[in-house]
Amino acid sequence: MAHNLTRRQLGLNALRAAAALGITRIGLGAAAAAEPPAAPYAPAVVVGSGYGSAVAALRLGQAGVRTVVLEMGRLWDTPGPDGKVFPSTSAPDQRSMWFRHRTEAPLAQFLWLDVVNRDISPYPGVLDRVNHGGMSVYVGRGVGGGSLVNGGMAPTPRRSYFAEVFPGVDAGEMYGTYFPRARAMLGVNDIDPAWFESTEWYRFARISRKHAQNTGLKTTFVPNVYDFAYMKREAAGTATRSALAGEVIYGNNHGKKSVDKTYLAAALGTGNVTIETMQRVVAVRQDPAGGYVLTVHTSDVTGRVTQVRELGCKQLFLGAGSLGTTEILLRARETGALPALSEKVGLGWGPNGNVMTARANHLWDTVGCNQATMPALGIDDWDNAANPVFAEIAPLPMGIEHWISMYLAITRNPERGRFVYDAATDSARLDWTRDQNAPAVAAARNLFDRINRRNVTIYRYDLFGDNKAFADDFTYHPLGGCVLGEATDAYGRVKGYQGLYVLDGSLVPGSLGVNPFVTITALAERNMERILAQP
Ligand code: FAE
Repeated sequence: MAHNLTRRQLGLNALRAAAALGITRIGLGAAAAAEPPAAPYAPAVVVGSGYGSAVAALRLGQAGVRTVVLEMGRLWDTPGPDGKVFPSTSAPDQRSMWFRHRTEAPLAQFLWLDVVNRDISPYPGVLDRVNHGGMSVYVGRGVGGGSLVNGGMAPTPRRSYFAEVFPGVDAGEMYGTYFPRARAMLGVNDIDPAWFESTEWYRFARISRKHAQNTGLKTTFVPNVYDFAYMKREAAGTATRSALAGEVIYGNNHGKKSVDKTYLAAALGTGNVTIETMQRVVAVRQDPAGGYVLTVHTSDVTGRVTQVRELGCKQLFLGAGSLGTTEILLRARETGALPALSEKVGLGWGPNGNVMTARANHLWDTVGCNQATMPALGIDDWDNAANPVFAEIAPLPMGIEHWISMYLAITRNPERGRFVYDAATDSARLDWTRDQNAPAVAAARNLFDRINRRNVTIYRYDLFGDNKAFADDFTYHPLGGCVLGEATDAYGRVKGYQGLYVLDGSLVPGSLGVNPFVTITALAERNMERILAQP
């Protein structure tokens, strides 16, 4: 354990040193900074640096395999002009979003007014919203991927639903070994219930719980990777505020255990792993001599491609997320670079049944001016066979009393989308129409109509644009595209090709019933163990 901590500390030091020097190659010691550009070959290359990639990097590094991680975003460890790494949610700037002229926050309005979004200058910011017509997908960009911008909620799926979603995976092994391993490495922790009951920062959640309980519904605490002990110190005024200062979707300056602080720091600590930033993998082909050759674009902060290079590898681990990984493989299949890829690549995509909604409370049911940004409680009606919903009670920290209860509902929407390769733009287009989210809206409406009826409350129509009570046009949980056991074998080994693996959210067939990163991490742990033993 002491050995591990020291190794992780070494990795963290490497990340800090790299940030201070403003370099794009991060490895152990000063040597990495001074090294010439990467050799055109590495035994293993990992694409992306989110959850799946971070697991791959650590386990490869520990196995002694020299590994290069390529991430299209930047390293988030250098303070900006305001002295902070990430901008505040209330005053977003160029760091907030990936090459935008204006922020695109999930909550577009307040009282129908466009008071939320701000003009910004284009820059490789931390949050991206990838717009695909009927569905927009929020993703994180930078070393750590989605872990930099997410709400940290870390539930483990209900075992029966996991077994239904992944009939080919041994649930006993997952729940006995890999979920506990992932939770421990990610730093999952629970809120102190006594503190939850007493603190003003979770009054908003207690009010929603009261209304759920009035309706005969169950609530449950949701674990998180935000350090709740740190949050208590924020509340006591002894630590710099982050979750209690409105920080979340544009990054947390403190308190959150994003994977750059856990898995990736430990991976760098092995001494075998190097992370390269602002590197976008645009193509992959087979090397006639064995292995793969990647085409990689290096960009500067204006988005200009400053270098196009090729990098060879024996083993290629794709962790670019549901959108990124699927696009890389679909493009490879459709352009003939990897023609033996399965017809299943591109299929089985879903938004995890995500729908957001909000209710207006009575004047006496105040939700409080002070709200922690990390959700800690959910309404668990998943056992309702006719209408399963897991609805997280989301904060809306505006620093004023607004009497709003917000929710992210995860529903069981059977609809699936598919990615289609568009040769004109050389990109993967998501084929998903707005009406495909109707089952998710119907499920959420069923639950919240009951809550509203019982508590004599109404929906808010001013928050999501177009006078709608349900936000059905975006997701935080893109899942699928290279489904486990379909486009890959039962362990993420891509069908048709040796030494090519998928390790991220694209393995999950569109629905999970809870927030996905613990499952993505645990599956990656399981798959990496097998891949290292039987490549
Ligand atoms: P991901 O974390 O998306 O990482 C992919 C990485 O690959 C990114 O860093 C990309 O920049 C990079 N990349 C993509 N394409 C390329 C390329 N061609 N070349 C090089 N690099 C590339 O993948 N989940 C939860 O479980 N709990 C939550 O509370 C939660 N809240 C969320 C809130 C927000 C605002 C968002 C956006 C997401 C949230 N999620 C949450 C979802 C979660 O972050 C997501 O499922 C995982 O991050 C997906 O992990 P992957 O490993 O699939």
